[in-house]
Amino acid sequence: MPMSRWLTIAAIAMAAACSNSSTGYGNTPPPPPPPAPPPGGHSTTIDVRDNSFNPTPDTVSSGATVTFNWTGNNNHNVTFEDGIGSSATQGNGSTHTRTFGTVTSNTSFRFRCTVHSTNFTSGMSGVIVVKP
Ligand SMILES: [Cu+2]
Repeated sequence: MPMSRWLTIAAIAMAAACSNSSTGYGNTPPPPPPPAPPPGGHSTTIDVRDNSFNPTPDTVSSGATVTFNWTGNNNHNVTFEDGIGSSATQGNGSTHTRTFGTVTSNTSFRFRCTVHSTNFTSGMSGVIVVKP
């Protein structure tokens, strides 16, 4: 066959090879890393310290009853952002409980001590994550 036709066939073959490689391996992104486990604890008891809650964040299951235990020397309270199930301001040895209902997706319940925090994201504040 003439040289020009041979070159045309060779060019088509090379183009096909390049096309195949561009859709094959090399363009597939790596799989995303698995999600990190939630930080904090998985406890139905939370210590009320001077001046922090521990653990926080705390993850519990639907229907769980969480007990707060006052272990610090100063008076504190647990005030929930949703206004439900808050405690009195009280001292060492006191306890307070809140029972959470059923949720269909992870739901955060933020709380704080109104004596030692002005908002639900800093100071003496915490969060309970209720999972389905
Ligand atoms: Cu406090």
